[in-house]
Amino acid sequence: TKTVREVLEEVVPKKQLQLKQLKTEHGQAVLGDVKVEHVVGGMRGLKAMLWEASVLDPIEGIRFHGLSIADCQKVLPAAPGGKEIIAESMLWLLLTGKIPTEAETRQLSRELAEKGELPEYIEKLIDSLPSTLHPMTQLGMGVAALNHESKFQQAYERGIKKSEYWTYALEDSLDLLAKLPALAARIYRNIYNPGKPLPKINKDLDLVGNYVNMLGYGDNHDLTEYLRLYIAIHGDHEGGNASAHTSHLVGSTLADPYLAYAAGLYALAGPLHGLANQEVLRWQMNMQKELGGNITHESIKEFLWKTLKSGQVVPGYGHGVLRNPDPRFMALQQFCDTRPALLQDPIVQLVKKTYEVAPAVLKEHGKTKNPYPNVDAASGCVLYHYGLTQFKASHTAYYTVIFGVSRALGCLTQYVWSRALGLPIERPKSLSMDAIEKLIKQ
Ligand code: FCX
Repeated sequence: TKTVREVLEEVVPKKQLQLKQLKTEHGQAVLGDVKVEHVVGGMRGLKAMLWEASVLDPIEGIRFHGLSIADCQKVLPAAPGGKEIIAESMLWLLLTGKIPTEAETRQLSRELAEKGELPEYIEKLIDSLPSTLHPMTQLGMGVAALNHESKFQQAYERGIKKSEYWTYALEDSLDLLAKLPALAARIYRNIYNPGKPLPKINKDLDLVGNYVNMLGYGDNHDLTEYLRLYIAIHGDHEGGNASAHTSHLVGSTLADPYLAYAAGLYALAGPLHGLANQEVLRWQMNMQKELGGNITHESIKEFLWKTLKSGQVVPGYGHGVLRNPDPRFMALQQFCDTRPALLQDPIVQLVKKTYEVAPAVLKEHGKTKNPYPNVDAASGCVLYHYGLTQFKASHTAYYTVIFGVSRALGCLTQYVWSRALGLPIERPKSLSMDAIEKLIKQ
């Protein structure tokens, strides 16, 4: 049984060589044109970033080191007594490109559990915040303040060699991942169940098992399994999305992993990104209320048109890259299909029925490049079913925090790789409109 460090020690030199060859042999190869529409259009489709752990195909969806979600479900170890992918086996795959054995997965779970308790000053910091402060603001503050512990930063100040950066980056990344559940659960406890005792971390449980336990739902096996799957498949979605790109940019300044990920969290907190699953739930509940007992495909269709005609987007549909139903949406739907209680839940049923109607309506509407559901179309309704109902008022909206626990898997993986590959500080060239016009005339 190897540790994740030992596997990385083997993989890093190979990837360093691959990059060296790419630079020397193909440094001038062209990957695409930069058009004005890229510069003024949010860089959509511009191939301009290196990101190792996953690549998003518009049709097939996400692949983690070449593996689809269905592949991962077959090969990645689950928790004892569980069936779903867990954060540790996904993290191992993202970091190393290899599939961990059961024993390696357990060993990583134990290491994270042993590092999982929060330092006292973080507990005090979080407890001192008003319960009306947005949970994502609190999460970002806690993550940033944990950089008091940063081994990377301490080593940098001592003056280590560039080739050693990644080893300290890895230690910080594992420390931070280990502490995220206790931090996220403390925020939940303080806002929704003030005064309720928080359980200690169980050294025999996986990361998400402990998270669910600290949230207060440890006896709900189905919710635990759902969150294992949820957190594994939200972990990485290539590099250009706002949270991943932000943490990558901040990390490129050699700010430590805590600061880099805190920055990424604040990008995740925006309504066009990580907040969309709450929007979906709110919209589907409004639909349910308005349509009452008589929900048919026809009445859903009318509701969809009403949303579109009022100038709003249909939440949970469309995507910047995807042009097919999101395989993460499909995986969450499959989870529902195997559980009768979920199949009977009115909101889960409504999400399914909406999916049967919405793509045709969005095609007819003709605006969105992708009329299919993204992951957010399905994720919130299952949380709601299991009792995690805190999504309504903005200051009590918790769902994005769960996303924030998950996305650390991908962002921190890339942080380690960016340091291992010695990637430089990001510094794209910007242009004013006058400068663009001048260039076009030349
Ligand atoms: N309903 C109605 N109109 C939509 C739409 C939808 N679901 N999705 C896109 N459109 C519209 C756009 O608003 C745009 O209109 P405009 O020309 O008047 O500005 C036009 O279609 C073309 O947009 P498109 O290129 O297809 O999409 P973008 O890459 O610009 O935007 C998002 C992608 C995801 C932001 C967009 O589809 C959207 O707003 N969807 C609803 C919100 C959502 O589900 N977000 C979650 C995304 C994701 F999963 C995540 O990051 O977490």
